[in-house]
Amino acid sequence: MTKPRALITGITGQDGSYLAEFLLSQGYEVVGLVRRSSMVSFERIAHLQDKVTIVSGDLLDEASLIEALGQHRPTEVYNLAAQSFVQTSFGQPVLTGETTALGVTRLLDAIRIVDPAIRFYQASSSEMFGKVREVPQCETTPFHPRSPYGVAKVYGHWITVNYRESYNLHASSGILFNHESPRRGLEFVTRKITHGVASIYLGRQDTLRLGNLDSMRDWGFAGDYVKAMWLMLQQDEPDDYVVCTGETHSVREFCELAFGHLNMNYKDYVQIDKAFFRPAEVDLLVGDPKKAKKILDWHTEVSFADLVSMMVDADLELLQGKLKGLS
Ligand code: NAP
Ligand code: F7E
Repeated sequence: MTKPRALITGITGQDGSYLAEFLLSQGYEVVGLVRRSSMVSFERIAHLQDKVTIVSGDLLDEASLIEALGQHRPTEVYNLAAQSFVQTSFGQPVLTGETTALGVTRLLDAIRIVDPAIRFYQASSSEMFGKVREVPQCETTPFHPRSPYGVAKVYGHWITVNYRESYNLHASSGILFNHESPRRGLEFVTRKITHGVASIYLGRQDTLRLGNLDSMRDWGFAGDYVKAMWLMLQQDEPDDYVVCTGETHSVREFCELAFGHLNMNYKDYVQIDKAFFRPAEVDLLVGDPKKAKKILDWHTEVSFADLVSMMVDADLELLQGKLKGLS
């Protein structure tokens, strides 16, 4: 029997690396679409480099997407590539729209042209709920995005639904709430905190500057969430699913646990810096995972407290390794 073949855009990102590992463990051939840069950014997939095939392409360039699909003929495509940092989307709204919104159309159109039988996953986001209309948020909750990133994701979501309805594509959209890991980018608040905690503990930093400590998020572990992406594409019918833990915690609570893990009090180190506040904020996100649990039989394995400890421990190990390298 021939192996199923998946193409992942954004394979060098947090989710791309976990999804590649997961699909390889399921017997897939994995092809990763990577954009050209003057420095390779393969840190998160360095351990997979002899197991995955890399193809050059960019969500800004439809011809490169058509070429990649035609050359590798995947059975499934996971669109994880995006300008994914909300704060940056306020400073670079047009680039965010080109990549995170129109990039989805380019990829869907490439699929329609090359092979409409390809199953497609779109990485939608809880940021689409923004100024929330109900608590908790589910698949039928209306969208009210609060950032250019959220607006772009709403476009990406609806163009996925539109291609499903117009061209009968097996296209599903996962509305994922925040998911984190030791591979999270350093600019996102969870990793900024755990890296800061490890750095302060080792005496390399005195304070940690943060923005709104009262923001609430539904945080899960990225390794759990990539399984939901795959499960969506194994269903007979394409559909949209909210993927979340159903719990919400504040940034302050994250700080308490992260500093507490190394017996420190966050109040002694955290300073509020207005530079990290946003022009418009999403204050309270918490999802309802009922549909994903029922239809996909999906559930989380890592708790909030274990996620925080895992990330602090990983950053401590990382920084200790770097210090050893210097000595
Ligand atoms: P991430 O770590 O920021 O990774 C983004 C990926 O997109 C990187 O591999 C990046 O490549 C790639 N990329 C950016 N612009 C591109 C372009 N023009 N063409 C091709 N590739 C491009 O994001 P993540 O946390 O893994 O998230 C994965 C997806 O899920 C994103 O779409 C994000 O918006 C969405 N999402 C994430 C969360 C979350 O909590 N993590 C929640 C909901 C939705 P480089 O390495 O070259 O920069
Ligand atoms: O912010 C507050 C900030 O940047 C979380 C992306 O993966 O999840 C992510 O977007 C909260 C916000 O993630 C700092 O104001 C306080 O309320 O970690 P974040 P995000 O904006 O929720 C969604 C679901 C996605 O789809 C996105 O791609 O934390 N906050 N102080 C801070 N945030 C940051 N970054 N830095 C601070 O110093």
